[in-house]
Amino acid sequence: MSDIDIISQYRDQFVTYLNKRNQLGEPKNLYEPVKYILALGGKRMRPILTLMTAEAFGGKVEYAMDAALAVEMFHNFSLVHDDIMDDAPLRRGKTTVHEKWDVNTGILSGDAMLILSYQFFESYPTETYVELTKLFSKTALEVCEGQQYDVDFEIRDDVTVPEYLKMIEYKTSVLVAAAMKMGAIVANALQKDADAIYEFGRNLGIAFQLQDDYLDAFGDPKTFGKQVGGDIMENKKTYLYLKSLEKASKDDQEGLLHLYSIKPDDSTDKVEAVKTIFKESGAVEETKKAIESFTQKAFEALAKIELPEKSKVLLKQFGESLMERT
Ligand code: DMA
Ligand code: MG
Ligand code: MG
Ligand code: MG
Repeated sequence: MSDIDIISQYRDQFVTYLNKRNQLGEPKNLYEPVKYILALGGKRMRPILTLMTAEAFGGKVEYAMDAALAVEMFHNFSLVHDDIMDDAPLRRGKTTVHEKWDVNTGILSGDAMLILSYQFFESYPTETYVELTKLFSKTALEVCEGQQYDVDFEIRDDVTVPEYLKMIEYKTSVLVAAAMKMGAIVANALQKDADAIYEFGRNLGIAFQLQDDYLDAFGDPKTFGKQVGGDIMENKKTYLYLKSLEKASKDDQEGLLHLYSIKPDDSTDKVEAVKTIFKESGAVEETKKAIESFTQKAFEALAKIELPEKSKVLLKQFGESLMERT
């Protein structure tokens, strides 16, 4: 069986379990959006990482399922709230929750998912429960802080690269890292190994968000599932933007600052003008280099962990498949 077949088995097992557990009761307006967003799919990257990590450390996939579900539920909560914050019309190729229902429904069903995510830990023995809950709380607060940086940066024009990297580490990569550490925790891995896998996930998560930002501008609208150009419309301070300000001609730098000082909702002209500057400044190459560099850091971290060679190959393969998205 190829590595890709094995990875899709994790996904299939997870989705079967999710569908079994995704039978929520009344009130309809709270739970329909939860079922809706969970059923839309997505890559299921975070729960797969939990399951793969648990198995890599000698645990059972079935036993790790509730931890994986907690991670996926939390991720979907953060997406529903994120789409409100980012004024996003599309998610996974479908209408976002707040557009399909309304903002109140988006906030409340998101809250419900956050609470539900914690409840999945209740199936574990007390010691594991406490450890998972502590890690999750720390992660949840960091995601919240990262998301706050993200909106704060929209109206700042002096954001630095280290600030940007911290922002994406918090809003995105800590959850990827925690997803993996949770797999290690339920498999009773040694503390040092759980920390080591966290470091792999942290770097992979940073590479992943750098790529997410790249695709937001340059992804194929037919397959992207989100509105291409949304970050530019919202004046998001991405690596593409920061590197353009550093490397573009004086005229283009001024042009970019001007374009980012306005906030038209549906101006494709703005998106195209900004993308041209991103391309001509060399920022696209810089972003690709940064993605590559964090991916390599992740793989170096993985190589140092004491794990069966087969598990390392599989995790690396999965990491690579995530970075191959166009
Ligand atoms: C998302 O960053 C971060 C969280 C915590 C959901 P983003 O807005 O770039 O994500 P997306 O591109 O999926 O909307
Ligand atoms: Mg968003
Ligand atoms: Mg966002
Ligand atoms: Mg994005």
